[in-house]
Amino acid sequence: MAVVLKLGGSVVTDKDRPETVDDEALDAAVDAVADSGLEALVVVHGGGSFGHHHAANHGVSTTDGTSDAAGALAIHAAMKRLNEAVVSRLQSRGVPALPVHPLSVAARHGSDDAAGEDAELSLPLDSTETLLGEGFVPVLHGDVVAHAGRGVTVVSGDELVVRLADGLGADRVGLCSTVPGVYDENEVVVDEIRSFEDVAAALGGSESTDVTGGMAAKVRALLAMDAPAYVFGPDGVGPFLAGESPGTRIDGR
Ligand code: IP8
Repeated sequence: MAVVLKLGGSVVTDKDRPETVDDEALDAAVDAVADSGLEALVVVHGGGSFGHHHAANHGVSTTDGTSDAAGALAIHAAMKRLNEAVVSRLQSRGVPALPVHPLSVAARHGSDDAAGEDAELSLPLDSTETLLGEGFVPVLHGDVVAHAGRGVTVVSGDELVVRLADGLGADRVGLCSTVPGVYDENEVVVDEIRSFEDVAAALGGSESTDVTGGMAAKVRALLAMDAPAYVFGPDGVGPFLAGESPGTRIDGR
């Protein structure tokens, strides 16, 4: 069974400097993946300073779309540049990583809601599943995707993680973030979350430009999954891949 690992955009990039990879953090995460020797692994990464600035400049979010092809390409191309950095570093450490670009396969349909909140994301997994079966490590990323009636909108890495985990029947999901887990009101890492009410009071928004929401959106998405998820800091990647339970365990089943 597959393991899904998301590397947060704020972990692998310098979130406040446009299109800047955080070399040290990316190398550490890549080393942990290489050292784990894990075979059935799917990696997803977020946008950080590559996707979010471009998305904000073009007024695009998960619900606000654009029909401007040049704007859509600017966002997608920036995400591809980050994806190329992640994939090539994984390969340089012997991990058989290959890119899967959501814009080429995914779409949103069926939103009658003015805010677009009820649009269903369709993410066909044939390519990812077949790559996995052939021993590759597919690497997906937050992206823009076709959105019926709205042009393109942003798909976040967290949404992809949920679709991948459910569609692949993943047995565990890890989200590496800049913080060591989900904090309670006293900034102590919560060990386990079984429903949103457990942490509703403590969760605020993200401070940097982030068009897909902060920790609250992440927790809600993870609670909806069929597999347990772990939110941890950069030091948790190795332990998570080794089957341990770093950070906060989120299990809404
Ligand atoms: O950082 C968003 O992905 P996230 C990607 O996982 C873009 O929310 C294009 C802004």
